[in-house]
Amino acid sequence: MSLHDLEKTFQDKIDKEIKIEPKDWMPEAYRKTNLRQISQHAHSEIVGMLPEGNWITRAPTLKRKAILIAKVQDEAGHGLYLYSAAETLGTSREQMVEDLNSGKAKYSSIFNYPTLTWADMGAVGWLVDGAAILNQVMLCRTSYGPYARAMVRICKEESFHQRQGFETLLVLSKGTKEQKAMCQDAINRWWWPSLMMFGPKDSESTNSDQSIKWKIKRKTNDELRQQFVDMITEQIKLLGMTLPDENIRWNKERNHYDFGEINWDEFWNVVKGNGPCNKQRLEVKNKDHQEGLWVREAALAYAEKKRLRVTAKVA
Ligand code: BYC
Repeated sequence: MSLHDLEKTFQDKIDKEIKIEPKDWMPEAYRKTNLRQISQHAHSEIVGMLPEGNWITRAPTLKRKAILIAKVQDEAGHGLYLYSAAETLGTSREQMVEDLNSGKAKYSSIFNYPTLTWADMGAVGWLVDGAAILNQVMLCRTSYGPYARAMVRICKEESFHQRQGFETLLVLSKGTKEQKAMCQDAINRWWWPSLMMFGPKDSESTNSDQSIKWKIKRKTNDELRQQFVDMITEQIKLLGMTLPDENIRWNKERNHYDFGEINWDEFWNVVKGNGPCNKQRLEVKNKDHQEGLWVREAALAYAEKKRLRVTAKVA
């Protein structure tokens, strides 16, 4: 088959909603785009453990601590499913981790902001997981089979994460004057960075057009961002809090909420490695990787011992 025919058959499959599987023929650019997005996504889950892990030792009650540990552990699991999905595209987990630790690979801008108070655990759950889930529900129908299947499982856990974040803020919003202020402050600090999670506006998004044609993405960055604004502007009424944007108002013609302009200089600055915590996140990841070396070596030695025992038995 000529390259042209292969490409046509591939696009026909996508148009008919048939999943692309690891051993199927695919254009090199499709493989690369998926690898880029899935590995960035995996890194986000893993780096995303750090801002929340920061509060495990300081959670206000035993129950809150148990919930937070479980949530952070879930994020580790998500990272692992996603690294496995990315490996089906012909790279190794070692390579992906090396790219993360060297600063070559990207991860979501959101995890370069600090978690300053307990209310941030609520805001991260409600806003950050809330933004992630809108994106991820769409990705359950992405065209690459291993990515889509990983997302189905991840989404089930993320929807619980979002509810626990909202409940954490709900309790604070009904608390003392100080707790209410802490809740509002966390919302104020996490709102704009959460909007940035959806990526640059469509006119600046270099990958969107092709990714939509290949059904890797089903909605554009701006469509998902608008869906998020509409959802949160309604939910915040239950908290009795406000969003830090005086331009939010219902637009009857569009049937959506209008909202203010995102600070795109801040966004690109964080993406390029100059956000409040970029340096700190990479330092911690590199230190952890170094300190975990003996665990990886022990696991490999154990696997080798087991393999030799099986080989000896067979012989
Ligand atoms: N941060 O052409 P565009 C979680 C980059 S974690 C950094 O629109 P695309 C959780 C983009 O990579 C879940 N970089 O790109 C965990 C591209 O650069 P390259 C996180 C960003 O790929 C713990 C360039 O900008 N979710 O749930 O079509 C606790 C141009 O952008 C960002 C995911 O990772 C950003 N925000 O669309 C709590 C979802 N935005 O690669 C919660 C998976 C854009 O060409 N990823 N860039 O050098 C995606 O869906 C897509 O990659 C994006 C961007 C929507 C993010």
